Amino acid sequence: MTVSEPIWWKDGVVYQIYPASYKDSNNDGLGDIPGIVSKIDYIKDLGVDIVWLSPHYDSPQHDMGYDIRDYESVYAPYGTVADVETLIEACHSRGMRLIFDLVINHTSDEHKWFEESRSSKDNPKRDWYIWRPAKYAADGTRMPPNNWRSIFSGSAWEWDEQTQEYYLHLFAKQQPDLNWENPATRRALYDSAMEFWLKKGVDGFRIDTVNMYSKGTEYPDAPIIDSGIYEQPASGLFCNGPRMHEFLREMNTTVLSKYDTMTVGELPHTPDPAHVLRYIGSGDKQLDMVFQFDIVDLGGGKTHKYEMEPWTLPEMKRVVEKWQTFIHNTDGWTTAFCENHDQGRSISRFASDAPRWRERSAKLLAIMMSAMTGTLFVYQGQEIGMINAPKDWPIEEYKDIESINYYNSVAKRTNNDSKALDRVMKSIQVLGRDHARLPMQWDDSPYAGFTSRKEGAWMRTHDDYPTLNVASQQKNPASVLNFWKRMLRTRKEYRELFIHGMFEVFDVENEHTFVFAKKFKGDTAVVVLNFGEDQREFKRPDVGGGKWELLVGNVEGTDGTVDKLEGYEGRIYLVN
Ligand code: TEU
Repeated sequence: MTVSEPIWWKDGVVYQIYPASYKDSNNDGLGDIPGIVSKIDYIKDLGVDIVWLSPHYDSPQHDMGYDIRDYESVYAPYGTVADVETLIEACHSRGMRLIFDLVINHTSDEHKWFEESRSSKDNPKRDWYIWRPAKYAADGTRMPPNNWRSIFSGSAWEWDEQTQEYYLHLFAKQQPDLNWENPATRRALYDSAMEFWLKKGVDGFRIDTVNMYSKGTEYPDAPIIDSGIYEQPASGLFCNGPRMHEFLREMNTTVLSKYDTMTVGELPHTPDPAHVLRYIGSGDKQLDMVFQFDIVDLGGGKTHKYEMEPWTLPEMKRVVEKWQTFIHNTDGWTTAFCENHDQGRSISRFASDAPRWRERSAKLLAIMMSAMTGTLFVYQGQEIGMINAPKDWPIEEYKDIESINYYNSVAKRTNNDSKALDRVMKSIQVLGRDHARLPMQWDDSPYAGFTSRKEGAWMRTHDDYPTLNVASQQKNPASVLNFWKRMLRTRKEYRELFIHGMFEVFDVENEHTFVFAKKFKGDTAVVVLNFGEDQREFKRPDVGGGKWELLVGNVEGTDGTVDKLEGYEGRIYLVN
């Protein structure tokens, strides 16, 4: 029984690195490229095949490098183009690949293209961005062209005094949206953002907000779902516009088809599997795979992410099932992830970060993720079970534009109402993007061995680093780190079942245990997970076959014969 030859981007494990927070080599408090190079053997040893580097480009850093000033140079505190070439070589010489973040929905407002565009209405690059005249209310008040809300709060339009028009920014006002309708803009992006690095040997891209390039040309108002405020969420109007698929086909024909690359596109606000399949079918080449966000959106609010709502285990099972099975009997491919740089840590969100449970929880989630079909993505620090920042950290410790802007907008809207602000703070403590951006915890020396700068890192180091760090886990055979390594080996050893198998969930409405099977031809594995502190029985599903053999578990000394799970216990059985 074999799956056709492994394809590197399907069978490979991807490890995401956030350069600001991985390793500081020159003691300025910020991570950098040489710091990553110094940890390359650690990464290889983990069982990683592909490294995904979050933006390393020159940037004024209003959104941690997702606001790019120059695609062809490196943010100076991170290093130089030569340092990045060294990183490419360090990965390649160890048999690993390296992919970059491709951020081409918008640039920084300091990009020279935008500086030209905003200089006058008749500048040849005026049309490279999205400019519109003001609207005027009956009383003469100047209004933006429509009511769209920026993903980072406030209007998605910014008034430009000099040329007396608004420009569109779906994210921060320092991130103007590019006009993809203009072929010259697209060509410039292909050359500057893509080919420049592909020629240097980079192996592909994680493509930021890949479904927002085509927004139509009408810009209608969004329906009102958040009453009492003018700006409204508008993702239904700016995602998956009419020319999206055409643009991605063009990107493939013009650029990607010349190289052996992988692409993984960020596909928010696209709930329909049939629609997602249009992006990833192998016949109509657009993207190799996408991130669909249902799993990490669990708990986010309807009017705004930071208006947190409770979620249930059956909901989680349904979204996992949906995105595990939507490729069955198609030629599409999927991804498996539960963390990235935009999310709270998975242990704190989906299991328990209480001292008694955090290690068990980390291993439970490692079991769940390693058994999933698709390309597996692990985010830095997930492999040692890093958790959210402590709850007593005040808002001043948080740095992210998304959290800060929303907190400030609620403060303004409610005149500093303490109840409203408490509610936002509680959401940020769980869902805030900063949790994933805390410095990597290497050892128990000051600032977790991330930096030797006297004043510490750019962002506060987690209070728990003296006990939760790489060095101590390397020494301990029972650590989360060694467990992850083992799980990644197991995933590869049984690649047909885990990477390529068919997923089937059982007992969906059970609120405590998550039981699913993976099947490939005649082989079956069953995964049983307890998502609570209390001991729970589970029912062995009828998957055919007779003998259940415990392959792996996160509670030492269990032989798997008793159908009861301890708190946060997880097991995988092979059924023959
Ligand atoms: O995120 C795109 C995106 O859709 C965000 O709304 C994401 O869902 C949000 O951060 C979750 O809270 C990408 C990057 O991953 C993010 O870091 C950038 O800030 C953003 O694009 C703008 O480039």
